[in-house]
Amino acid sequence: MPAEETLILVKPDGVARGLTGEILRRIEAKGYRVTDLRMLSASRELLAEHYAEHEGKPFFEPLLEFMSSGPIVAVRAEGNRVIEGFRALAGTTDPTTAAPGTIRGDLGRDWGVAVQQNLVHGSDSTLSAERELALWFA
Ligand code: RTP
Ligand code: MG
Repeated sequence: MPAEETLILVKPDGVARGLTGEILRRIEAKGYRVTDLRMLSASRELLAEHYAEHEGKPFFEPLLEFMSSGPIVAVRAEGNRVIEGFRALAGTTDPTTAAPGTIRGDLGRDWGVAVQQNLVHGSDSTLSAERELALWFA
């Protein structure tokens, strides 16, 4: 059976805070394999496509602005159940209440800004992973 793949993003806050290495370390320490990686400043078009499911929500514009605020590191990772596994490593969306031991719980906090700055993104299903990997590793 071919290993499952996911798209992970180190968001601009993670890159700016110098946490890229720590986040990659956690992915690899868990036993997932990084098979591709790139740093880029994402265009508005790419971000709008990536977050299409959130279009129309109050946090959509602040989210695109935040995701445009600096470089992002996009990671292709693989392993059995890596989609679910990375979401567990990342922790829940709100970094204030994300469980300690997770990336967001250990390293994230509320900065009192318009949108949750929570360090990472991970695809949430095999369908999203396929769609998002095609976008970020075109
Ligand atoms: P992601 O898609 O980035 O992996 O995060 P997620 O599944 O945990 O969260 P989702 O509901 O998909 O929301 C996408 C991103 O939008 C920002 N957000 N801020 N009320 C808020 O301030 C708020 N709600 C969502 C976060 O950056 C979240 O990760
Ligand atoms: Mg999401």
